Amino acid sequence: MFVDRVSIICIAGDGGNGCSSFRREAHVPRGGPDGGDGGDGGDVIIQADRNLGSLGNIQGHHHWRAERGQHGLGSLKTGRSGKDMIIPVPPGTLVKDADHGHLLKDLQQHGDSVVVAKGGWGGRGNKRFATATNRAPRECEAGHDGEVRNVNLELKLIADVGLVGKPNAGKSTLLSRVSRATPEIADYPFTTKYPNLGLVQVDINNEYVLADIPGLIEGAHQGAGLGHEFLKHIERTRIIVHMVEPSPMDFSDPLDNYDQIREELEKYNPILASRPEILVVTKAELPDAATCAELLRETSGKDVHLVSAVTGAGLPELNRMIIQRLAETAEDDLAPLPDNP
Ligand SMILES: Nc1nc2c(ncn2[C@@H]2O[C@H](COP(=O)(O)OP(=O)(O)OP(=O)(O)O)[C@@H](O)[C@H]2O)c(=O)[nH]1
Ligand SMILES: [Mg+2]
Repeated sequence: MFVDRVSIICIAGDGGNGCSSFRREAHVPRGGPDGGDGGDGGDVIIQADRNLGSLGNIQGHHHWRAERGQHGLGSLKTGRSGKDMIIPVPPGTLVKDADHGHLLKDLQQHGDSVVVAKGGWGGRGNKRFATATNRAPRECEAGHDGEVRNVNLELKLIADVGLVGKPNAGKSTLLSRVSRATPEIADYPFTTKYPNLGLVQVDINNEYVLADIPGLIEGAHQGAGLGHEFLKHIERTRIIVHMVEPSPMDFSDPLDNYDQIREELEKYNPILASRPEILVVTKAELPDAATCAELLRETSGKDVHLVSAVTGAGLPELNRMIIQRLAETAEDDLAPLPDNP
C-alpha cells in the first residue's frame, strides 16, 4: 500500500547505571573502588533505503525503541551499549519534529540518515569518583534517560520528470510504455490512486526517473479529486510533462483542460508552475489529435508534441527532448519549495 505520511514516537535507550563496588580478593587488603560505568543507550536513527517506495512498512508501528545500556559491574566492567534502532524509509522522506514542526532532515539519497532520539549516557561507576582525599567513594551515578521525540515522516518522491494531466489523459499508459513500471490502466477517470515511479533508460548514457500521479481536476489545489494529495510528489521534479487528451470522454475542450491544469499548478505553488514544461498531445493516432495539437500550439505559444503510447509514435523524440531539457536544467539550482499547508 502507498503511504506518504506517518507519525511515530521514537524512544532512545536509557543509559545503564554506574556500579558501586570494591575489590575483594585474598591477599589484597582494602582493594579500592572498582565499580564500572553503565553502557550508553542506543539511538533511534532514520535512514533512507532505496529499496523502499513508500512509508507503508512503518504504518501501524507507532513506537520505535532502541535498546537500553546495560548496568556497570564490579571489577571495572563497563555495561554493554544498547543497540541503535534504525528505521528504514524511502529516499525523499522529510523527517520533522512533530511537536515543534521544524524539519530535522530531508533524506534524499540512499544511506542518508538522521539521529532523531539520542540514547542516554551510561552513569559513572564509583571508581570514577575516587580522588586523592577520598580513595574509597561509594558514590555512583544513575544512567541518563534516552531522548523521546514525536516525529512526523512525510514522503515527497524524488523523480526527474513529473507527468500531469486530466484523468484518463494516458499518463499511466505512457509510463508503462517507456519504463518497466506496471501502473494500472483503464478507460475511466481516476484509475491511478497513488503515484508510480519508473526508470526510463533512453540509451546507455541517459536515464531518468518518471513519476505518474493521479489525474488532476479543477479545484485540485483545494483538495478536489485525488490530485492535491499527490501534487507534492511532483514538487521535486525538474521538468513537467503536461499531457492533453485530444478528445476527452466528457466532451470537454482540450484547450480549457490545459488552462485548468496550468491554473491548478499555479494555485498550488507558483514555483511548480514555473518549472520547464513539455506540452504533449496524447493518443496521436486518433483523428482529432493533429488539429488539437495545432490549436494548442497557437493558443499557448509553446511547442506541442504529438505522441501515441499505443503506436509508439513520437516517444523516442519525447525522450530525447526530456534528456535535453534535463541537461539544460542540471546546472540550475533547484531552490527547495516552501512547504505547502
Ligand atoms: N487510442 C489511444 N488510447 C490510449 C493511448 N494512451 C492511453 N490510451 C487509453 O486511454 C485510457 C486511459 O489511460 P490511462 O493511462 O489509464 O490514463 P491516466 O492519465 O493514467 O488516467 P488516470 O490514472 O485516471 O488519471 C486507457 O483506456 C488507455 O488504453 C493512446 O496513445 N492512444
Ligand atoms: Mg493513471
